[in-house]
Amino acid sequence: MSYQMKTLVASALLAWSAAGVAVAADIKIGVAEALTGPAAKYGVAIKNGFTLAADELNAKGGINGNKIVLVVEDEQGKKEEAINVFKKLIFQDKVLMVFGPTLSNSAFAADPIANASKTVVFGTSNTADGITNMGPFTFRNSVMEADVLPVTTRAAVKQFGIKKVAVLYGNDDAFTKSGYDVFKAALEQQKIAVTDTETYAKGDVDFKAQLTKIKATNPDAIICSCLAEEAANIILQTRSLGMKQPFVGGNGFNSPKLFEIAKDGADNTLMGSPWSAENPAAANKKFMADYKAKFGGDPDQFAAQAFDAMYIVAEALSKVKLSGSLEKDRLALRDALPAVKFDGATGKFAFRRAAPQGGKEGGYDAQQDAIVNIAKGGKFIL
Ligand code: PYR
Repeated sequence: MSYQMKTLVASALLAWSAAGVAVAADIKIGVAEALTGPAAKYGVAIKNGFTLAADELNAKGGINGNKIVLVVEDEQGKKEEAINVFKKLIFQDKVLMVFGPTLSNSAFAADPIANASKTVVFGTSNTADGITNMGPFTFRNSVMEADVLPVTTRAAVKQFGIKKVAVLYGNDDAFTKSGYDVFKAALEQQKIAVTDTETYAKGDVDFKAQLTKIKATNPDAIICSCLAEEAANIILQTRSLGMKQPFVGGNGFNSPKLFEIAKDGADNTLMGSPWSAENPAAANKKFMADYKAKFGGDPDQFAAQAFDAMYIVAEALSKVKLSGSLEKDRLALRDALPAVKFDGATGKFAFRRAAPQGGKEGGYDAQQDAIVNIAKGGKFIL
């Protein structure tokens, strides 16, 4: 269409709108996820989940007749890129809201930008403590480690009768550090002894020194607050040292990538999640079949949470009368979201208000129960 034609169409739409006739508009939603780099193991599945849901919603006529348009950016799993991408989406692209970023580590850097500009930021994979303390515009449907890990350690006692464990975690990532703090408190509370605590740094590939020390303390299990690739290599190297202990992990373990590297070395790993491939609910079966048909592979928890998150936002938006003022519409979405209740691929979901901290208003966490999965034959089962 020529520039003149576009101007004509735009003025005609404005005239109709001024006359009070509803005019369909695109709803621009920012997607800031790690599509390259190590966190792409999660980020690509997340992007697919959003795409599947947005395509479904658009095929049914969009939201009150308005089409969802995803503006997708790669934040590479890096803090600086997450900041850049958030700025672009919020100030340049003028999206209504932003989904992402993939890692809690990046969320701590980028979410303040969304809160300062009164724009909803919705994390579907951020599970560290403190994410929603960044402000009242931060939402997440990813269940926080503080809710999941104590359930997982209790299941480990029941499943394996563990009495003493070794702990290994990444000490330079917000998610793995937060997971460690939660594990430590849960172990103390559940009176499980810690034989040794070891750390590593992002990008490490050789964990033999730490694992040799752990081996000498003969724990009943290894607690690992790690992202998927490091977790998989740690498991592999544990087995090569002749150690047979089961692993207990957090949200970072929730990826098929774990098994691509560790294979059946990962057998008996315990991990908690609201989502399971085995959940027979119709909403989950349909999601899994549609995902496979569209992307040619099975979904994981990260895809399921993104898929549900898009529907949660759509539900909120269905109650909002868009005004055309970005500032007002961003606020209206923020005000409509907390009341949404949803029953999707990850089961029944509601938001829970985060307590204010240091006089600062909190955002909204996920209120959802975790189910503990066990790894058998290259996948997590119930
Ligand atoms: C996080 O960074 O919060 C994850 O759960 C992976």
